[in-house]
Amino acid sequence: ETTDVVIIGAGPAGLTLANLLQRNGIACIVLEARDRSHVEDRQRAGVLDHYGAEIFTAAGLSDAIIADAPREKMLELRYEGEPHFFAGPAHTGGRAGVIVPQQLLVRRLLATFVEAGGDLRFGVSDIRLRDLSQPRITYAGGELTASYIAGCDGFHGISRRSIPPDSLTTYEFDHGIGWYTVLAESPPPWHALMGISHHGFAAQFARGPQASRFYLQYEPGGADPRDWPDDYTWDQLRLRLGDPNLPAGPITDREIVEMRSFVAEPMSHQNLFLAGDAAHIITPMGAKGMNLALFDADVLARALTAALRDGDESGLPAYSDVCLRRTWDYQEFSRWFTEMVHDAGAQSDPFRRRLARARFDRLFTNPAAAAHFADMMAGTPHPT
Ligand code: FAS
Repeated sequence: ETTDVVIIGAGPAGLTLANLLQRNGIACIVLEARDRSHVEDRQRAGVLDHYGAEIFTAAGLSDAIIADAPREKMLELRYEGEPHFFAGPAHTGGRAGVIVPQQLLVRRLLATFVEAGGDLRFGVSDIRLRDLSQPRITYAGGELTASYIAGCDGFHGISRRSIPPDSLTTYEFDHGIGWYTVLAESPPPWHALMGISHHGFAAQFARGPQASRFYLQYEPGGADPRDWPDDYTWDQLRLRLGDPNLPAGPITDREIVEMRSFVAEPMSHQNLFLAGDAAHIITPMGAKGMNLALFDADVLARALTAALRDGDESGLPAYSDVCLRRTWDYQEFSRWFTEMVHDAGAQSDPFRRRLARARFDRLFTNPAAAAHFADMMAGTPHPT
C-alpha cells in the first residue's frame, strides 16, 4: 500500500497535520497505537494560544475545532495572598488564547478528519520505520510506502528512536520541581489563578462549570504527595492561594508531573520529520507544550504541501530550524516563568527569591515587560 505521507501518532500534532494535509489535497494515512477511546479521553493541556487558534482559522477549521471556546481574559497572580490582575489582551491589541481542553481539541480534530474521509487506523502495533530515505513502514498485519513520514508519536514513540543516535543532539534539563495536580469538584475560579508564596506555588484553573484543576509545587524525591491526606492538600491550597475559604470537594484525579525539558536536534532525518513531543518536551508553565506541537504541524503541512503539490521542496530542509527557533524561545520563556512563580518558596536560595520578586514587580511597573509577557502568553505569530 502506498500514500504521500504516513503520520505516526494521533495526538494534537498528528491530527492537526492530518487535517491540514487533507484540506490541501495531500493523501495521508495516520497510524495510532492506542484505541480511539484512549486517545479521546487523555486529559492534558487546557489552553490553545492565539497563534494556535489562528492555524485552524487560516485552514477554515475554526468552526469545527474551536467554535464556542471562551477567550482567556485575565490571569490573577496572588503574591503572599495579595491579588494582582494581569489583563493580557490589553497589552497585545486583543490577541489572547482560548480555553480548549486538549481532549476536546483532539476529539474534534479526529471527528473532522474521519468525517471528511481521512484514513486513521487505531490499535496499530509493532510499527517499524524500515527505511527513512525511501520511506517504508511495517506494522503488525501491514506495510506502507510513502514519500514522507511524520513522527508525531510523542516522547515515548518510535520515530525519534528510529534516527541513528549519532545524527541527533539531545538536550535535557531537570527543573528540580514537582507538580502535584488534582481534579476536584470545587467551583472554578473566575479566571486563571496562581498563588506565589513562601509556602510554595499553587494554581487553580476551570475544568467545566463544577470542577477545578489544581496544581501544587512539591519537592521531588520527598514524600509522594499522592499520599497526602486530602485535608492537608486543601490546607496547602488555602495557604498558597491566599484563600482561607476555598471550598473543598471530592478529589477525583491525582497525578504528579516532574518538571523537565527536552529538545532533540535536528527535528528531521532524511524523509522523516518529527513534530510535537516526539522532538521536544517543555514544562506546562506558560501552557506551550500543545501549542508547540500545533506550530510544528502547521510548518510541516506547509512544507509538505509545497513539495508534493507545488513541486517546491525548499520548505523541507528549513523545517527543523524554523521549529527549533520557536521551541527554544518558548523553552526560555517557560523557564523564566517557572523561576518567577516557584522560587518564592521558603526552601529556595534567598538571592533567587529576590530575583523572582523583581521579575514579578517588573510585570506591574514596566509596560514593555508587561507587553512582552502578554505577547509570549498569547503566542507569537508565525515567522514569515
Ligand atoms: P502526544 O503524546 O499527545 O500524542 C502522541 C500520540 O502517539 C499518542 O496518541 C500515542 O498513543 C501515539 N503513539 C505513541 N507511540 C506510538 C507508536 N509507537 N506508534 C503509534 N502511535 C504511537 N501542554 C500545554 O500546552 N499545557 C498544559 O497545561 C499541559 N499540561 C500537561 C500535563 C501533563 C500531565 C502532560 C503529560 C503533558 C502536558 N502538556 C501540556 C503537554 C502535552 O499537551 C503535549 O505537549 C501534547 O500532548 C503534545 O502532543 P503530541 O506531540 O501530539 O504528542
